[in-house]
Amino acid sequence: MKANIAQGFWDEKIECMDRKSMEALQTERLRDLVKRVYATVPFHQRRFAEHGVRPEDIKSLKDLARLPFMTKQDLRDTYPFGLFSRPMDEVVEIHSSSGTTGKPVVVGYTRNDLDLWATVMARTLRCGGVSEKDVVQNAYGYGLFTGGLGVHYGAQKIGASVVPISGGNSKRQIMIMQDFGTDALCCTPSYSLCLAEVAEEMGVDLRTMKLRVGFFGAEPWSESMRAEIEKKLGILALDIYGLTEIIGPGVASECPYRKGLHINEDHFLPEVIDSETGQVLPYGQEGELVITTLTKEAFPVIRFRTRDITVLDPEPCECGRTLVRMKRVTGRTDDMLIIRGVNVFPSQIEDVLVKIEGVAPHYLIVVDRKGTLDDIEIRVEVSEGNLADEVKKFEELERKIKNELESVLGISTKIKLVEPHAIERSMGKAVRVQDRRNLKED
Ligand code: DLL
Repeated sequence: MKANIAQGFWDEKIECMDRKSMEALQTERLRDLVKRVYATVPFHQRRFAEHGVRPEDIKSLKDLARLPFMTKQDLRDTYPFGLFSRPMDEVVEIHSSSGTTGKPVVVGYTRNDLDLWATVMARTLRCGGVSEKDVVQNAYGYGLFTGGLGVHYGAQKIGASVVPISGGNSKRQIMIMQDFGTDALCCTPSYSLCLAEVAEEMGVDLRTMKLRVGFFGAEPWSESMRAEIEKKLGILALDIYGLTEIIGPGVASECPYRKGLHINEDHFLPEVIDSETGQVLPYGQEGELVITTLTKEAFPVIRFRTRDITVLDPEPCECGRTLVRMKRVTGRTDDMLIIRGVNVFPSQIEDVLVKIEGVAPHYLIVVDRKGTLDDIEIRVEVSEGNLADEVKKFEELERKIKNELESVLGISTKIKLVEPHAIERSMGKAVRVQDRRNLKED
């Protein structure tokens, strides 16, 4: 960690509000929300009726559990604008997330929604000490993806100087970082490592630059990957979380204490459920995160199932924030690989790999089915300085990776070491898994 990041709040009153006042605020907003969506969206009228619940039945936060869940499928079924709660003449921006199959998810924002987005992103960036004096290099993709514009609005709200460079063109990113004196970098964690690699090739030492903080999210990453990023870039690396269906980035973010992500729960009401039974779980238990947007106008959602796995913690943080915290997302209920009956999260594999000397944090997990047996091959790049010609050394390295993975995952894997840069780099979310088994449709 380079600098001592100044503590700061964007909305201190809200971010440090006592639980009772927060719950009162949430209750009031929830009651208003159910009335609004019931009055304007036929989908919700139908769903409420199917579940035998009326807007006036929702009196307290406990009543939330009476409402039906929403899933990505509901969004696809109502493609493109079927869940919009405001007429199109009030919708000033539309985003969409690409689906791997079927229709994409489409979301809309009114002017107030954009202002809300800017506010929650200002809170996010302020969590890492960003002020109007800073240059924010925004290497999240601009366009239909919410990363680019979300960060952009937040940085501008703070009054920082935002550089809307978007993803890609890595050499130019490094040059700009140097010449503009970038203070904060925003991109996916995997792209930050790609930038570190390019800087190294250019003979540039990122650690000597002004850069002091990074806001990384949009894909799962591990503690060890954080250590790697902090070492290579010489910065404080913070985790930021969000999803298109809720607003984009801005749902939750870490402060420098890094003991969980503070959820902006005055706008995004979180629950954790057992993904099998749908039962709400108490604080402290791991399950699927479900979110209700309390204040969004154009595209409100009720009890949206994120498929992301986390744990909620209501204890106040050392930073002074009282907003409920979520543990970093380590996987999704639907990206979990089941290999020969064993649950495997790509993040577990990453965790093992980044700790091993001699390999770079670039890998691809290829899952296939030979006959009836699942086969998992992990392609890992050897690190640049490790181009020894001794076959024996590589065999040893392969064996080491295999053994360590086996002890963590409980299954045996095939390891294939590949040359530096052999694994395709991504400017956005890294593609870590190739599942060739065709076990599921998205
Ligand atoms: O990825 C929004 C975003 C942009 C978040 C920039 C943070 C920074 P989607 O493309 O809709 O939206 O993807 C959302 O990505 O359900 C998680 O599975 C995953 N995800 C997002 N942030 C994190 C994170 C954006 N910090 C999906 N850690 C979510 C782990 C994350 N997974």
